[in-house]
Amino acid sequence: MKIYDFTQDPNPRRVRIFLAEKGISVPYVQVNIGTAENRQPAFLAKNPLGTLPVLEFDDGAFLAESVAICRYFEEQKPEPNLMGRDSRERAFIEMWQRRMEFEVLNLTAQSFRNTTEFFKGRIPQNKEYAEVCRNTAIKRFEWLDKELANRPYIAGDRFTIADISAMVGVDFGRLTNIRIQPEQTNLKRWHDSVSSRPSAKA
Ligand SMILES: N[C@@H](CCC(=O)N[C@@H](CS)C(=O)NCC(=O)O)C(=O)O
Repeated sequence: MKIYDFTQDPNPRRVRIFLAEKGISVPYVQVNIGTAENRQPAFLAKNPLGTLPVLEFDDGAFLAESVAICRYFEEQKPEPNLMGRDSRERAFIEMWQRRMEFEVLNLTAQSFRNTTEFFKGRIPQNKEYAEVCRNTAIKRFEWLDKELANRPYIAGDRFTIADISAMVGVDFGRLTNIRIQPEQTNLKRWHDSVSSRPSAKA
């Protein structure tokens, strides 16, 4: 079993943090997005969408999508639990995880992807769309600051996969100057707390 990874990018980081929290060690193989190695036939044969991360099983099956990979390991090693212990908790954590993925990480990622020289000529880019995503992400930070006024973590009173997606999304915002504002003290307190976990460096 191995994981195709690229250390500079946010989605592979989600899986590395998740596995670090679980204490699971899987060999990582670097695929360089910078040189478009992920768009070469050898990698497209593993994942035709060309995205990372991808988990390769020993029988030759390839599992893409960060949350699907996390789900597999959660069921293999349920503790420490990061995705919920009963139906109700699983549903609420999933709600928050999806919100953090679509309303934070996807917005900060699209703000970058649609403006950066890095992807110029490689993917279609639209500066107006980047601006919409950037402005929406700024609003989502305001929303999250209010949400975090009455609880320590994104999905409740303990650290979950929703915190991983949110932290990775917030951190990626820095690349297009989407930042936690000084008055967003709840968001800052949460970010300091999750960033101080050893897994954040994974
Ligand atoms: N929904 C996918 C998104 C994967 C994704 O977009 N990965 C980015 C890195 S963060 C990628 O591989 N980008 C390279 C490209 O689009 O060429 C997931 O959750 O794993």
